[in-house]
Amino acid sequence: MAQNISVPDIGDFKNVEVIEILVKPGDQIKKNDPVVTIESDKSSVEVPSPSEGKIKDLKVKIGDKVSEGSVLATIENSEAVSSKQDLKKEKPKKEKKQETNGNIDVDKEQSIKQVRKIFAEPASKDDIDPLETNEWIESLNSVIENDGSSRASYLLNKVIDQAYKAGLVLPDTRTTPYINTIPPEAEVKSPGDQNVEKKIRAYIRWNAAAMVTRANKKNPALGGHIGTFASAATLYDVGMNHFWRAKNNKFGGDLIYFQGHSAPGMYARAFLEGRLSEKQLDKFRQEVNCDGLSSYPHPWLMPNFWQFPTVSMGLGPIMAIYQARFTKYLINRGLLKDEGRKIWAFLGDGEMDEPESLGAIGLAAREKLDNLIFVINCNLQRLDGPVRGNGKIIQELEGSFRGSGWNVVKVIWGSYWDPLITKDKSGLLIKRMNEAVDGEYQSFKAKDGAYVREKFFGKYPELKELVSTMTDKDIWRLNRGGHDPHKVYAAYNAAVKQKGSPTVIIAKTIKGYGMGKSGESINTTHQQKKLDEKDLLYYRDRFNVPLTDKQVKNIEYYRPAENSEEIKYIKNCRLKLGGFIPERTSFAKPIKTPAKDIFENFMKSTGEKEMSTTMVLVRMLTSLLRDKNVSPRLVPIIPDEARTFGMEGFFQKIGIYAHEGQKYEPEDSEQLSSYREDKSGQVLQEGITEAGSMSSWIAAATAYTNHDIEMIPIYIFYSMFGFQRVGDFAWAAGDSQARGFLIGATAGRTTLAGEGLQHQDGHSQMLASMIPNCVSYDPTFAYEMAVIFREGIRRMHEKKENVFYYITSMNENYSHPAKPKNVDEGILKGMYLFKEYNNKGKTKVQLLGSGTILREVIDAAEILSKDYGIDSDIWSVTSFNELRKEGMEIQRKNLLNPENKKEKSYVEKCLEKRSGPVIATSDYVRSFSDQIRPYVQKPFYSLGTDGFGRSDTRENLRKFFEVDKNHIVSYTLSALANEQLIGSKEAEKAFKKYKIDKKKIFPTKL
Ligand SMILES: Cc1ncc(C[n+]2csc(CCOP(=O)(O)OP(=O)(O)O)c2C)c(N)n1
Ligand SMILES: [Mg+2]
Repeated sequence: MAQNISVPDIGDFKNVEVIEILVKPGDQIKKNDPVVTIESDKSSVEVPSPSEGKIKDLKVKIGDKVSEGSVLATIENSEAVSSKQDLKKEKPKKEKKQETNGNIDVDKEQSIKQVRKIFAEPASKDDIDPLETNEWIESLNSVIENDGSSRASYLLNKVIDQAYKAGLVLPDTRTTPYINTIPPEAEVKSPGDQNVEKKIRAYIRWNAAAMVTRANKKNPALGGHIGTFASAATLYDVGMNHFWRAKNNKFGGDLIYFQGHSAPGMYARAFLEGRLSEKQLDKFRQEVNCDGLSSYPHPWLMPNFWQFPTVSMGLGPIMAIYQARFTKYLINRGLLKDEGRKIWAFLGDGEMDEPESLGAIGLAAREKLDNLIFVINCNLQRLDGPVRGNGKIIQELEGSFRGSGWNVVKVIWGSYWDPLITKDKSGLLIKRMNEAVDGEYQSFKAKDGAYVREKFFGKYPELKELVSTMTDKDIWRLNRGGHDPHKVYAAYNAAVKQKGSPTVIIAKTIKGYGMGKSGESINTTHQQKKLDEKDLLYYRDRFNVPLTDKQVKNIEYYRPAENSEEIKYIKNCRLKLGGFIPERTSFAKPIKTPAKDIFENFMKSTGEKEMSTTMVLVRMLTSLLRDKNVSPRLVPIIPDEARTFGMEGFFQKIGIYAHEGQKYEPEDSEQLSSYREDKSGQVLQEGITEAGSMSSWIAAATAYTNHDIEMIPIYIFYSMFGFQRVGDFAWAAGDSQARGFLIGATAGRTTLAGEGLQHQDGHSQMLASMIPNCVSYDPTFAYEMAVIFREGIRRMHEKKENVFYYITSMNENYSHPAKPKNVDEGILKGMYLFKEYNNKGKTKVQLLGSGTILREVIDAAEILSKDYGIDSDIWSVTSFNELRKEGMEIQRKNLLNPENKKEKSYVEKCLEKRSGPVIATSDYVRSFSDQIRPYVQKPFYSLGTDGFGRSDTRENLRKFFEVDKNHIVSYTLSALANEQLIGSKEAEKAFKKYKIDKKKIFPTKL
């Protein structure tokens, strides 16, 4: 039977326009297939069919206005459900009442007598009744022994609940005692051969230090670091020998974010593995011939080696979190096999001060990222000195991570401490460990065993007694957890098995471990970039590197014979783990560029209809979601601004990614654009975090290498909160060879009118221009946007060019003309002739405009022609940045080849045969358009929006910044007078006519 398809609840909107009809009579369609697209003045949304069937009649045509209940079409089907009913979401099933996991049933539980609530005093520090204390402890011990740890924890939880009810002040349990989380009895033992591993580690340490020293002997300006890797060598070795699985044709590979300053260690290992030669090591930090080793992990510079740029502190941790999240996203969307891959991030304890380092740890726990492992190398020092001289960085970090819901594994003490901890029945050893601050711990390792005996153990006679049979050397050998391969292995083993939450391993180490008096645990360790002869001999002896004194003096590298036990071992370890790490490859299949007809609508005039370029873009994305090849690969990323950009239609259409699905019925569930969260949702709705959104974007934009799947991320943001806020991430994106779109929506200093100084962007294009592989555009019209966007997909995702796109879009509504003929090339190169006035006027001028301001230029040209008899050529400049790049390259080529015929830049080619001075205007600072000045062989004047923004109407703002049509007209006349092409009187008259206040102060000073 026939059924109406009508407009469902569309919120407050009425009389919205039908802009697309996606079906025709006779079409067989499925439930939820889109029938028409309707568009308000802000957003467009598809109306889905409520049921399956054959379209009988269409009741609307393009341009019709519809409201809730308007009939759009009729459909013949067997189901007879109204659209409205059908759109209602299924009510989420009621959660099953949680069963109590103890033996007490709920009623009984409630019958426990509640203690009277009291005003509690702080916990007492004294034991006023040791007998009673003992009874409590004995009871707990007996439960642990008889009923197990889980029951004991249950009882403690109950007691704690009861204590809260009584209002007691409970002890702060964010931190645990300053000892290892995993007790020795629970440690899983490493299967490795410790003797061989020790030797391998020594060689890696040596070669890393030798490489840095050799480079700096050549030229001290080269720099480098020895101390960071020296402290982290064991942390890396255990991972490399036993845990990190490489990518190969059977497995996707674990992803490791190496701490930037430990790069020398990775090169040194690759040398032993036979992946790097001595010659290459000798090119550490000497990269200009493109065959050197980069100072830090930089995929741009070593594209077959490094995967993640990490050295700008804080970017690594947050990018790793969002990488782990994006991996789960791909799995939950069915695009990636779940192979249990892990993301590991190695971080410095000083680095944890960066807001980005801790800024997303809550998200990691919320998203249950059990594929994520942080390893924080707590060598207690940063660059200048101690990280927390007066405190304890390990405890501080434990509190933050535990508080956020992470699995925290502390690796503080090495095995030599185990018997001491067992032997100490007084509890004083742990008390002393707890009370010593990091400044002391650093000093202990900068001094010697006698000092530690005196200052650490000496504080309590019982502790002094505890170590009385130990020599100073024995005391000195008491090692730290991060240098003990057994402890590190046990921690890693626990981390990879963790389910339901991310893990952080907080390992205590010594900065400059093994560097002796010249660099171990001293405040200047970080800057140490060479070891002198004495230090080198000490280092060799300290780690038993089999080199003669002469070889040490020559700072020779050490690599045992290919058939040695060590080389066989190291290679075999990697063979078992599937290959080498780090290694960067990509086997992603390209995405076919969408057919031209998808963009066809945008090439036509919109007639009377006004829309913004942001709306154009959103409409284009909606169309792209109908392209089978492209649709699943699109990753729209929005930091809580979907409604600002008219993207709320995406919520229903493709869903918001939520790893737990949607556990609630959304408030707006009956509406067409209701808030739909879904386990396989496509939109990444990040909430208010630009750093997080950008990290998500980078993960998606590099999925082609990290997951071998080409994705098309589109991160749409408030343009002012883009490059300016997260510029360092954009730089890292360039380094990572990210491919995807960044959309600076609500751009333009005067276009985003009311929001004022903090919101109005008049410079993001300049910031974008600084990133070498960022291709940026500031288009005005729908067809320009469409041509640019399609080419972006072609270049990045079909041709796999390592560039990313930055496009500014605006929120000003206006009508868009049809695409003129033969302009595609110009649009992409950066400028094309939009219109010419050839009325044989007095003289001619070249008017250049970009973004929304092009429209002011177009109006100005009309006035100039009509009122002043001045002809003009109007150029739409889609990208001053791209023009500049090409101009620079051509100019350089010409300078390099003075004897050759001069090549012309594209700008020059466009303008050379045109007459009159150039007036270039944009909604950006003048330096944006000034960029092409060197390639224009004509007088050049630029108008722009230099200065702080402010709230007002668009009209007033354009007047204030002097980029409205009246200012363009007046300044053009004045420029023509300046060039003696017309008399100055005309300009003066215009200033008067348009009431331009010549006394107004320059906007940068206002
Ligand atoms: C964003 C940023 N700010 C500053 C630096 C300069 N810097 C390099 S290393 C370093 C100290 C790092 O200390 P930590 O994180 O503890 O590393 P480790 O002790 O392991 O070397 C600083 C401040 C940087 N690389 N990045
Ligand atoms: Mg440190």
